[in-house]
Amino acid sequence: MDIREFPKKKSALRPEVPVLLNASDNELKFIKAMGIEHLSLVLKRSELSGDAFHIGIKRFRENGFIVTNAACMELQKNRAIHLGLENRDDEIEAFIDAVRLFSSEGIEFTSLAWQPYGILRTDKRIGEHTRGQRALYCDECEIMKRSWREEREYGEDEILANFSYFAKAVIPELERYGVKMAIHPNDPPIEKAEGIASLFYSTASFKRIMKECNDSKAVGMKMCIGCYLEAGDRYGDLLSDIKEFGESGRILCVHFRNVSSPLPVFEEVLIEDGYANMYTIMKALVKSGTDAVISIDHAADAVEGYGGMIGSFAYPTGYMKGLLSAAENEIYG
Ligand SMILES: [Mn+2]
Repeated sequence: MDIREFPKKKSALRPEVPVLLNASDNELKFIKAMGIEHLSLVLKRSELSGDAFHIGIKRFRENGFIVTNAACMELQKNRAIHLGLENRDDEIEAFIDAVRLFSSEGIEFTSLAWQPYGILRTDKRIGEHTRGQRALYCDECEIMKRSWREEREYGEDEILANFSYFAKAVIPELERYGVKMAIHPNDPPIEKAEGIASLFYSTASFKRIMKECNDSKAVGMKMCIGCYLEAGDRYGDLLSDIKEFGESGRILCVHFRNVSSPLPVFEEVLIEDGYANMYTIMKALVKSGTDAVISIDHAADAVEGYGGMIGSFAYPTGYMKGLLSAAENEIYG
């Protein structure tokens, strides 16, 4: 064995971190020093108009970064669009305007998560497996006991019809502007919560979504490993999905996250502390040949004075990059 020997080939996977448009110069310096070149841009609605967006992208570019994807929270998790409310056409128009804006800067994809109230968790707490830090905790029994969020229930057929309505308007625009859309599962992936049916909570439901999209090449999966692990066998077969969707180019983004156990109760933990062997998962991703971006999904609370959100992302991102190098070494070495 020669210590000067590096793997023969790098995988196409692209590690990245999330940033806000107003990330400080020091934050960008810190990200660059982590060996990260790709950014996932999280935008406020107010940043979609005016010059701020273009100025921000230019600044990222001048600092040597590639913004691979961008999304606005209010548009990707949008109550009017998801529930089919009166003003949904205006919101869909705003979504399309954002697609056009992203296209003008060559951004590869935007995101969608069909859950009007965002991810559902029971608590953020210091758990049994969180090494003294506050992290997200989920108890399915507690969530299932919750009352309706809206005045009435929204069933699966209605939610799917609302998605179809959105897809019919948006997909031709995505295709025209050359921007893709990565869909994230409902988190946690359970069929219904708080009186609202989920759209995407399993491999089968993803295939149903793709059918609604006529298998458009503009639509893909945000493969949240965390969601797969939360739902366990109920979700599908993670390794065969990585192979199938990775080989077919359907995975646009990977959320690399581990949990302490499958539902009904889990804690979000460090990559090395969860129930899944994340090295096995990384090797499957590399073998699939996917060129997805890959990032740490959530991190435990930052420690005061130690770099805020990006500080708490640094260690798990480094660990993830280490697993990626090890996988490349084992597979291509
Ligand atoms: Mn995720």
